[in-house]
Amino acid sequence: MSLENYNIIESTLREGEQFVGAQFTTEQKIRIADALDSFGVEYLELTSPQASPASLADLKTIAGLGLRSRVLTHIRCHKDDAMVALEAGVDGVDVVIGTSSKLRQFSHGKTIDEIIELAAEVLPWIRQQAPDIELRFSTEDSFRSEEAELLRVYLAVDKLGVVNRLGIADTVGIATPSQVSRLVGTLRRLTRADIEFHGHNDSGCAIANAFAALEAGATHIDTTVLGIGERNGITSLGGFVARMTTWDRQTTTRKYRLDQLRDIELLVADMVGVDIPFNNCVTGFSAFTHKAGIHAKAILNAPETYEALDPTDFGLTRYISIAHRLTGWNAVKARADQLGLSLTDQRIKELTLHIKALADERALSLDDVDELLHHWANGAEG
Ligand code: HCA
Ligand code: CU
Repeated sequence: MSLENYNIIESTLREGEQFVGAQFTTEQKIRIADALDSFGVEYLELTSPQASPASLADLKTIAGLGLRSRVLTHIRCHKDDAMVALEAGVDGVDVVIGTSSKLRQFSHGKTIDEIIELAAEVLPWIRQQAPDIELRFSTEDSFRSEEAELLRVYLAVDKLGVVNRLGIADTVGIATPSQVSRLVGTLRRLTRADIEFHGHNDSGCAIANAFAALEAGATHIDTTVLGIGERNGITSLGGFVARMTTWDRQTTTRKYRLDQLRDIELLVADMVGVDIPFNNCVTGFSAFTHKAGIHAKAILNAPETYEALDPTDFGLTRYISIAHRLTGWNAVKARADQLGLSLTDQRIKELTLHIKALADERALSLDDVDELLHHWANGAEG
């Protein structure tokens, strides 16, 4: 069920602001919020209003824009934080507290019993202040927390009957898909709340872990544009929607304006001073470029042979690279057709051999090949 009804909690304006290159102005935050709203994400998560005076002002501004995306903020398990967040007019608050032994020792210094007591004091209080708000409770560093202790916390919180969602966080990016699946499955069986997954990408599993969470029954996935966040970030919005599109194209293309993805990535990349990585899902510069002749032949006949995603779903086009030694005559013929040149199959095959021999000697460009095509179409050879 979740695999169709999942929600994206887009955290570029919270986790993404924790990326080393991010320093968003109010105007930039509004542009990001507008773009993500238009893309169709269900939620935007913003930095805690306690972070700085501008963070509070910007939260109020964005909560007041009247977007379709619901506006959340991210706070510590404190009444003071919650009070300020509620006054800002948000649709929901994401409460977090660390449960790993490291966080308990080096961060807030609380025992598991004290965490449970604090949650039992703060969460019902928030619910009382704001009966209609979406309230989430999450543990930080869930996967390096002792499982029995972690479950004790979640069960106690669920029993309070005041939270809509329980969150799990792979704070240092070490969880595997099967670990995520197990923990989400356990929470699904033992609690009534929706389940959110927030996964860092330190060891490259963030997208796979988000998908594993959904398969096991999670309902909400945290993403950021290009995956920006602390260190090397979290599940990227683009990678996640790519994963979901290969799984269920109809649902994903219905839920989100996938053709806006590239512009959103360019917008944020520019603001934080990075390029779109060459091997980025969907928008990396070679994501829909086909090279080997044997691939090109099949692609020309039926693109899905070598494409899990259709570039046109994302407003993009495929490209067949032909100026190299791995080229094939079908691709060269397709280029001749594109250029409106008429050459027999036999001539195209001979020209292809010529291109391969030339490419063995030096790097060729598409212009070189186009020139050869024109030359050969006019009757010359070589
Ligand atoms: C943080 C930590 C966090 C919280 C995630 C969550 C993490 O920067 O506050 O609230 O779900 O990765 O644990 O981003
Ligand atoms: Cu995080």
